[in-house]
Amino acid sequence: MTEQSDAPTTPETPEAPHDPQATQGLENLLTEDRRFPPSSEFAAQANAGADLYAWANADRPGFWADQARDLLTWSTPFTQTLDWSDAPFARWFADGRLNAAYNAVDRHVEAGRGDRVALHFEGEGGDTRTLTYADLQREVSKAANAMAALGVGTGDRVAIYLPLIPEAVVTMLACARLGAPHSVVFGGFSAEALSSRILDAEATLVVTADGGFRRGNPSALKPAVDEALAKGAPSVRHVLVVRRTGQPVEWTPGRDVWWHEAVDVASPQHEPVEVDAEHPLFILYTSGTTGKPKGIFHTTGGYLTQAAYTHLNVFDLKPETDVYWCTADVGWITGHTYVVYGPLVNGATQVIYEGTPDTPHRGRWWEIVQKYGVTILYTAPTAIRTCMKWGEDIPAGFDLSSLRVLGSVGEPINPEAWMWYRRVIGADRTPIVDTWWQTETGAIMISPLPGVTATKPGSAQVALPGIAADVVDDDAKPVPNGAGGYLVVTEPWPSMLRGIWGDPERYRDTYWSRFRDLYFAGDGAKKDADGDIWLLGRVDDVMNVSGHRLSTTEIESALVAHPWVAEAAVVGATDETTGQAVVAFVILRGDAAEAASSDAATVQETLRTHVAKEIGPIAKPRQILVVPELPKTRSGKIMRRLLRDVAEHRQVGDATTLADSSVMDLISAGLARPA
Ligand code: 6R9
Repeated sequence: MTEQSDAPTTPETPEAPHDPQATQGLENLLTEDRRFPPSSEFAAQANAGADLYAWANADRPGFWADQARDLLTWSTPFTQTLDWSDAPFARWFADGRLNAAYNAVDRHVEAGRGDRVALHFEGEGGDTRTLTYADLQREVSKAANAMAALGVGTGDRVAIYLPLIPEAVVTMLACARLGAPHSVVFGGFSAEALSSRILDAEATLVVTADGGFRRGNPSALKPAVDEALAKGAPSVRHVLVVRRTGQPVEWTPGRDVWWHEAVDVASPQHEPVEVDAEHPLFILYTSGTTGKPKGIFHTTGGYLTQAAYTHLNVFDLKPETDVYWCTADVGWITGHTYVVYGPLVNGATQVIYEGTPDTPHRGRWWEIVQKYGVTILYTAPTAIRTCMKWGEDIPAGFDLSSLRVLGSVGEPINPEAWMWYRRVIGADRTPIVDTWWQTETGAIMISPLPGVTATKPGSAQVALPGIAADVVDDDAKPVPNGAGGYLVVTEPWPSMLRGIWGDPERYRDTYWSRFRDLYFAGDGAKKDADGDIWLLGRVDDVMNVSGHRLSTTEIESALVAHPWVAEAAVVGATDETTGQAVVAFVILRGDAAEAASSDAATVQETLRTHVAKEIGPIAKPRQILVVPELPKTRSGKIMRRLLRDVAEHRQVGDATTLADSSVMDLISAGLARPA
């Protein structure tokens, strides 16, 4: 299946559900009345206080200009802040010049902080490497020299297809040093996905590895590069290959070059290339929820400003003392902004871990937190729910007392998981920041501030100082408190996407045509009585059952609140009578699964009744299917369109962006068995 083939079922701009103010089925999220204000000790030491909102509100562009000057080092200072005259194409700090790698690495060394650890790398097999900022400067400079020797110049695109090893960070920064935009392709993606991304960006160099370690075994990467290039990639001149696993690789002489032969011998001196603030820093393709992948591109000055600002204030980073860990892979935007650019520009010390949370045992993450004394942890709800499924005695076996801020990203976090995260991982003490943002927004947009906001389990709450977001109805009018609609951003922001690579029209159509002058995020949202924002999932995940608007998130949240259910995914399947019908896929908790497996009918009926009780009879799933796994992208998002294919008895569409592509076979096989 090609990525194009499933386009008709997944429209680019999803058809908006009518009546966005219908509140049917959304009430139970909004009856959440638990509040967790920051402790006075935390508030007293926090980087951001309530005054930050006032400062930003007084003069939004001026506020961002101050942030850009305070947080970055400019080789040529800017005099212009925002140019919005060619909206929706923004230019921020356009006459300023800088280099991203210099800001992330060199300036810390020049300021005498070269000995500070930048990366604590933990390999899946237990091998470790520690890189200080001085080490990073050497490695990045060598890589930049080696890449330049392979013909990479300023403006050329470089595709990166690596496991989460230090070379991935080094390569991204080496690209930034040369002013060569990188396009990171997640290592779990197929040769086909890689090929389409290389072609679209016309990359001249591909950086890869023989393989990486996953679940205790070497998992090859180089063959996918060979396969992708065999499909034809006229722009690619060289493939630079890191030796990670030692597994045998096919070799194309003249094209393929070993990292250790090219980089290790290169000079550690390299002058960073000064670029314009609006010079493209990277392209990142969004996961395949649409036809042709969208190459979202970001530029340098505005992106780095908001990356650094959000990282400093949302996580309350203290670069001298914190040990920060974001569990994301660099193959998605969270890894770009909150593993590479945000933390390094801020001079943080961080952990990166190559493997899966359950290798070699289910306490691996907590062992890492204990070992490095991690103070700030940033992860995804899907991971939290997985840990819930494994049981709280596992984290209880480790010392997690170093933790002081917990973050969540990637999808709405159900109150159940939020409470578990706070109680079990955060000892009922740490603030939780639920951060809403997108590949397109480049950095966090909506989130509590940990020293200011009284948090509410399940809500991302408020736009950050400097950001203007709202929830509007079909006519682009802000909805009153208590009502739902579409999330929009109403003012340009520094780290906004500058477009879709090579396709300005698609950029306009996708984000700026639904509501003129407002950025359409594609998410449904609701304001509660206090005006706080609750994300309700993608608009295309909103179902319409007999004219009632139901959120997938809402029903999933109800299912997961039942003691038998570990994880749930809900889709709207076409239904003759009701338009759409609710179909739920659930993973049962270990103990419940055993007891219930003998009686599928009881499971179905119990859970259907439970949803009806929690939300209302209209939300009662037509069908509940017990499955062993759910199809997820590497960023943890459930690929509901694949489940919709199953629910509607279609052949399953393109699954190339799944973290584990065998999951759909497992589900189909499980469903084929008689209950
Ligand atoms: C950073 C990232 C973006 C989509 C976004 C929304 C969902 C992300 C969320 C959230 C509710 C949160 N999303 N964070 N929904 N609460 N805290 O995930 O980027 O991969 O581009 O996905 O993810 O639906 O529109 P990306």
